[in-house]
Amino acid sequence: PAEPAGLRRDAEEFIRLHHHEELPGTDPARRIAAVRSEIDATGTYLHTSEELVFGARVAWRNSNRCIGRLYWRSLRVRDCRTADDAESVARECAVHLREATNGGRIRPLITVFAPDAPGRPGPRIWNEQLVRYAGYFTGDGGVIGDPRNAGLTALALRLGWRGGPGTPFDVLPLVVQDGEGKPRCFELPRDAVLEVELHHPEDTWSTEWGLRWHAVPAIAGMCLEIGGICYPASPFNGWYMGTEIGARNLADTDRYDLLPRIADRLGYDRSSDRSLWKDRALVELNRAVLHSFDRAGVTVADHHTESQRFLTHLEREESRGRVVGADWAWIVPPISGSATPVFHRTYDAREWRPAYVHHEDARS
Ligand code: HEM
Ligand code: NRG
Repeated sequence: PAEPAGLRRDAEEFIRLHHHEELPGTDPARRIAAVRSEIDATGTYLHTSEELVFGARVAWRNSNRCIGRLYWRSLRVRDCRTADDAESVARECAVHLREATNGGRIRPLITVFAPDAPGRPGPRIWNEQLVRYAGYFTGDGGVIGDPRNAGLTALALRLGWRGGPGTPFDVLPLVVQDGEGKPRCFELPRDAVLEVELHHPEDTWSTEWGLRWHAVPAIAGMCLEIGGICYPASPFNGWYMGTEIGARNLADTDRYDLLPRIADRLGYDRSSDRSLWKDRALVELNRAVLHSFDRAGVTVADHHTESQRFLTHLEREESRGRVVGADWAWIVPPISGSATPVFHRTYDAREWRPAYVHHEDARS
């Protein structure tokens, strides 16, 4: 947490913002004085539920890398600030996933666990997301599963996880650390994790290869920072944009690296980059992702629609007199960038608080 002087300043700035946007015409002075004396007495202060909800929503609004911000006001907030032990955190993460998944009609949701306090760090979730696939080192330098999670997989095994069946899509346990202790593993209940089997609309390769992906992207490895207070465990989710899966997770050479396999199967000429075999394979893989989520009744955005929505968001925010910060390199989709309207302009890169921030990585 911030030093008392910094904390007082950040807290006051946040209280002013909250009053300005949610309680216009009211005087923040009284709340600011109360927060000040609480900080002087305890070294920290407690957000009201209204402040917590507002802070979590505005932190989303301030996420410069996120194209999905049009619906920032609809974020639902689960207040689990009294949960600070690893078991409760793991249990509530499963509840989060069930409520967020909502049978496929995915709802943007955040669960907020105990904050860092002086001499008493809050709990932390070591997984980058609540649902991640294991990556097992094979010994010959290869990996079965998702190479991105190979480090966490090895850590979980060291902590006593017995490992999954060894498929490319084994769901990892949660690795949760209380304030004090060393991290522990908790298997997610099967019914908390919805997955979508991938089927191409016209072809059978993705079915034959058993491709699948999880329905909900729930980032667990970022800290929610509101008014100088850090909530180190505050998993949040929206829904997927198809390209995240079809143009990155399953396609990147350091992830599942499926493009060469798809190209060979479809008879594309891999002897020259100029046959555009990678581009053609990317399109077919992304068609399979969108088709499969639609067929399974699971919310997913396509990059054209989500780009359009983002421009609506910019317009709407600007008409309210607010600056929208954005990071072009993250906003523009990883395929067909120039075919989306977000490509053809520049953005203000300034950063604002409240915010979701990456932890300095404590992974061993
Ligand atoms: C990043 C889409 C909801 C916060 C992103 C990215 C996409 C995206 C495509 C870039 C990811 C990447 O390239 O790896 C969406 C969509 C949503 C949604 C379609 C549907 C509602 C949310 C919600 C929050 C959020 C609910 C927080 C409450 C963020 C943050 C990042 C991000 C903090 C940056 C992550 C990082 O630095 O690794 N989002 N998002 N998003 N989004 Fe969203
Ligand atoms: N690219 C990552 C997920 C990052 C966040 N994306 C979202 N967030 N859609 C992946 O797993 O592919 N969200 O909160 O909806």
